[in-house]
Amino acid sequence: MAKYKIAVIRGDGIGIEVMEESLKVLNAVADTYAITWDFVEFPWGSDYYFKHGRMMPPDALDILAEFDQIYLGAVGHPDIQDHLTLNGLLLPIRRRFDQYVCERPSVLYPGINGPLKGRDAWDIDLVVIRENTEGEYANVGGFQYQGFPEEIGVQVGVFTRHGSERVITYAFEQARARNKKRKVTSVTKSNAQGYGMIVWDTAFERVAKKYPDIETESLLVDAACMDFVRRPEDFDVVVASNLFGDILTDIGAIITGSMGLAPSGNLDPQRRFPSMFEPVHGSAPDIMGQEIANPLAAIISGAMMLRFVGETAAADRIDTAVLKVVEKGETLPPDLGGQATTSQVGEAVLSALA
Ligand code: GGG
Repeated sequence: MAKYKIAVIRGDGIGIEVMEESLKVLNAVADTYAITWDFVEFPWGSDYYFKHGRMMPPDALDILAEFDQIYLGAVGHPDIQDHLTLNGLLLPIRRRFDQYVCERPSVLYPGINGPLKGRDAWDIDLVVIRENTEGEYANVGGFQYQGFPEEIGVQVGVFTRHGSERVITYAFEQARARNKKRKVTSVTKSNAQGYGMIVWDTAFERVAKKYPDIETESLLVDAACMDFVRRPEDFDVVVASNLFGDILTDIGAIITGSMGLAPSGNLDPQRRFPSMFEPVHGSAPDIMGQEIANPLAAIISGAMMLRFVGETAAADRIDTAVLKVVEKGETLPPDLGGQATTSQVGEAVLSALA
């Protein structure tokens, strides 16, 4: 019997609703695969902020360090500036636990009518490996003359040889492990950002030499955005900086149907610290409380967590159940063209598991 101690942070908005369903799904596979879940819930996020003036307590990271993994819903509230919610919860967790890889697959499932005509199921099957602890989200910078007409904000992009090489290496390893197109595309804007992103580009060239069996491609981010729409079937593994990875994965999500299907793992591949699994989508306050949020991204993120801890059979079982629900098309949420409620979609996945 394997036992996993999981910190659950439902967070805000639809994060709370989708996590309800995904926890049911994780519980449903427990007995069959001899898994004991020790889920510990933390009520951190915007409600906590309204009461305490911060997104989580001062010792939150020390508390989380005791867990095997972290399972997150979403963060964000219309009455709190987004930089406070992100820098108060999501980004410090990624940095403290050196979750330097953010892995985000985009797959065109059967039954999904994506916005790109003429593509069949599985024609799009790519994964973005997003650098997750430095780059544009390193939180280095400051204000000068704040509140005055001369106000200056400096935001530094941090690109280290160590940080670039390790995430690029992970991307090449993924290309080998996936064994699909065996190709890695690196995305930067080094024609305009001629310092940090040159560190990235040269790291890419150095790492690529160790993987002669893997095809390589380098794109500027503007061209990459265009090509995600124009020729998505050509991509396999895409490795990008923190900001560019964040943007590209929203495009990847929408060309494969919806943000509601996009899972994400913030990984410490060396397994020194807990990794964190979350749907790519945010808290979506415009639809919260309406019972229409799609729980599938959170559910697939749960499957990613299972796969990461080595519970491959249980992960496959959940992925297959989600596929069945999507392919059947009878119980789809509004973002996928159906009318099912959040809990009905969760129930459909539970039935498909059985
Ligand atoms: N599911 C987590 C969440 O709330 N994501 C919203 C968001 O803005 N994330 C920014 C990021 O992934 O860096």
